[in-house]
Amino acid sequence: MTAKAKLLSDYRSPEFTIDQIDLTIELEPQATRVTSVMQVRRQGRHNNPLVLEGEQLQLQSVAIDGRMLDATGYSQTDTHLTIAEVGDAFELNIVVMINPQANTSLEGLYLSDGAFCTQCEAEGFRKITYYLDRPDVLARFTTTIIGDASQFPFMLSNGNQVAKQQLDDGRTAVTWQDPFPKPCYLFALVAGDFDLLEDSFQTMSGRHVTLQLFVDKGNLDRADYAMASLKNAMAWDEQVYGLEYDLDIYMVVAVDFFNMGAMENKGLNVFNSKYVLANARSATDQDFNGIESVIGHEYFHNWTGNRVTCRDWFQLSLKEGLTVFRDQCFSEDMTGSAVNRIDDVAIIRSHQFAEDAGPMAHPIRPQSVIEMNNFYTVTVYNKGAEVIRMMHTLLGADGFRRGMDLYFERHDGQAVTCDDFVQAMEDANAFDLSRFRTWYQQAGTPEVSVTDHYNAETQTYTLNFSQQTPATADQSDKTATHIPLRIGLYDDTGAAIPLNTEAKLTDGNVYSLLTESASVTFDHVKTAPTPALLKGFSAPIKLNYQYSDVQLLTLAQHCEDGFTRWDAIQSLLARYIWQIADGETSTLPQNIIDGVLAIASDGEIEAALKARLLQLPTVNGLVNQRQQIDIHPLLNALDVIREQLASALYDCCLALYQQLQQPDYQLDAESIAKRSLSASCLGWIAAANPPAADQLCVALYNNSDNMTEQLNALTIANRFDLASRNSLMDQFEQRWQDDGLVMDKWLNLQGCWNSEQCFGNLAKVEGKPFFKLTNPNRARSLIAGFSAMNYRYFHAQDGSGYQWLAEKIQNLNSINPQIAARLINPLTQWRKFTAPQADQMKAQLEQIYQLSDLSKDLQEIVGKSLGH
Ligand code: B3K
Ligand code: ZN
Repeated sequence: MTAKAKLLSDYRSPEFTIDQIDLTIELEPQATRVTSVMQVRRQGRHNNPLVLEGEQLQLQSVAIDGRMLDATGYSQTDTHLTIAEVGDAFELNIVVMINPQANTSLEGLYLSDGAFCTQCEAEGFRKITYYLDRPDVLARFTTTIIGDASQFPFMLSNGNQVAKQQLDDGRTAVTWQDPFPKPCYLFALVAGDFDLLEDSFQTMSGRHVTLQLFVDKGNLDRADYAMASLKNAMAWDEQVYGLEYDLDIYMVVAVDFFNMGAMENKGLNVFNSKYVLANARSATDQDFNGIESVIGHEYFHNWTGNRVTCRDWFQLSLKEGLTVFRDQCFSEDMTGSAVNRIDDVAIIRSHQFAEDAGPMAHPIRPQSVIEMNNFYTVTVYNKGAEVIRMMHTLLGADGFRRGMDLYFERHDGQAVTCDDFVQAMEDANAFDLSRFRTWYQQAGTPEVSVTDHYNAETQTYTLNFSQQTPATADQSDKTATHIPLRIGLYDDTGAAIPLNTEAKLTDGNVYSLLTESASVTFDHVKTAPTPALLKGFSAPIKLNYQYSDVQLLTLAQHCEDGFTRWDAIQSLLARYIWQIADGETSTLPQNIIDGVLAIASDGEIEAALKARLLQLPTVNGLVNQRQQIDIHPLLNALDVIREQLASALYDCCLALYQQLQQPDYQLDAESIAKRSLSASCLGWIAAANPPAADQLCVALYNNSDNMTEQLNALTIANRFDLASRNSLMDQFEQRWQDDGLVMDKWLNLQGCWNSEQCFGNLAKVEGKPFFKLTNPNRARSLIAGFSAMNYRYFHAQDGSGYQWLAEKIQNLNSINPQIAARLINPLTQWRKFTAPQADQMKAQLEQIYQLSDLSKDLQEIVGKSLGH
């Protein structure tokens, strides 16, 4: 059956609402009974029947105001229960049976390693019982969980525990009450045996909040960082936004089977254990960062998402874009480093630009959706965060805070739209955001082209801007949008030139480009300057300006903005990578090599930034710069540049590497930065001199006591296929084979092994006892490691890489449609590639599209990619 799209323009307010729901859930792995008692009210004047959503439920009984309905009183389909005759206000009682053990989709109620847990966002509650499963129906929930307390010592749900009793049959009943009305996507239940880390937080008004972190038995020594991050996040939200936590208890449960990072259920977050569990031995610096940001993210949702929620799922960016922006700012404040911004931009350029240019292009507020789970995208999340950041840039920190205050004053307790948010920002600041709203309506990456003119006589400098957004798969007509450009001008020595202009610049020299074209003239400019036009990546756009190599080197070496420095080097290197790929040249000019070397040896540049400045452009980032790609010449060109730079950087990197060794492991910003630069140096050493790097990798792996350095050694041995690669991989496997989370790192390396043996090796790895396709972390580590990072073999000339991925997708289609839909992404980009790759990729998609049990998730994505 072909699934139908829902449209934003078809939104209607609900015909009924539910004020209160009392749930009783009797846990049994294969036969859980769910009894719900709901207080339902008709909304508005109409005589329509009550239509509830429900999937994979076995209906036992329906009663209204205590009166059982017989089968003539209602009708059922695979997806709905319709009750024809209902009054204006009534009590509805429904009993259903469900089978959590058979639920491998990890949506609804399922089992994760023997523990019951739920995932309801976006539309999973309908797999638990019949309900009005939409975010604009807000009810008070009371939940009673009944189960065997010896098996499930912890039975948790949202809000506060209000009762616990032993039943006559030996089972235990625990009742939870959540005082805040909420949409059902925020419902959660967890039952299992865990170790518990407990702490508390005193809020700014003096209330004590109990903090509880539940982890798998034996993992308490990995829970401290998550707890510390939670307390930091609570304090940060009070300081920056004046927002205080609102319940007496905040619980976080870490589970091993989870589709995404985590879920912000009211008072009871459920987390992928990857974003909770960490200690120095088992987790990398990057893992610790991920924990801080995801713990922060879910906590921040308590206000941006839970207290004020979305009217409908098209408004997802209302809570996600805003909350990603908040977690990015939190991480920036915690690490106090400019490089967070560079890493955030790299995600936009490598992944979001690809989405904008591909078959699934959609605005941050989509207009048409078949499967909502397909829209938890880098566009809704990360571009959504960029859109919020632009408002912050335009209004300033104080203006943005005024807007947030007004937003909560107006909408606390409501389900609202993205327009409501922008309106609050606009009203609180009397700032015209009418053109800015285009960002919510239009997909695609705007391109701003800039030309300039310097007049030596009048000492004036003019910048001419024009903007254009290319057509996307979902929309052909585009209009001009509001683009904030943070500008700087520099003289030949790299010194900043003060900006004098009659044009209106907002705080921090931000120019608002509002029309298709516009010009700005600066006075008192004594020499022809080098412009920086998108400082801090002030807008998620592509900027075209014909920089000379020398101008880019000036910015790379002298600009005060870390992003601009990084961007300048990336542009320079990309320029020559393309020239080599196109056969126009074979080498990097000496002045660029010297420039990069000057950066590597500059003692003034802080280590974290230097590590970024020494990065090569990513393959994805490069692929997004052109319409169509012949992938193998591009990969070869990258290798040429890498080798050339490596031999120039070798001595410097070797010296730096030695200087950077630290006697003890510390988890502070400076030590992290040093480890990151030291890894970058080791990479350059390996590219120049594999035997030398091999020795260093073995020494690092053996002498180090922390996962960051050990994994750096392993990553480089694997990336450059060094002599010790296999033995190091074996050692790692021996040491960690019983630890799934750690083995994810190994699986990922196996996936991206740049070796002719990689296919035979993949088959071996799939047979390992710790590899399970049913576990999303395991599946993702190996499959995405190969298909999103192992370019040479994923794009193997005979198409075997595509075939391998297609086989995994076919298996995952029936196990876990959400994960299948995410992992298929590299194949859906087939139009980007030249023949024969494009045809081979397309052929695999066509086969998948023929599957008789193809999920809605894949139907939407594969269908769009094939143009159906
Ligand atoms: N809100 C959840 C995501 C739910 C995804 C459903 N497929 C996590 C987050 O963004 O915080
Ligand atoms: Zn979120």
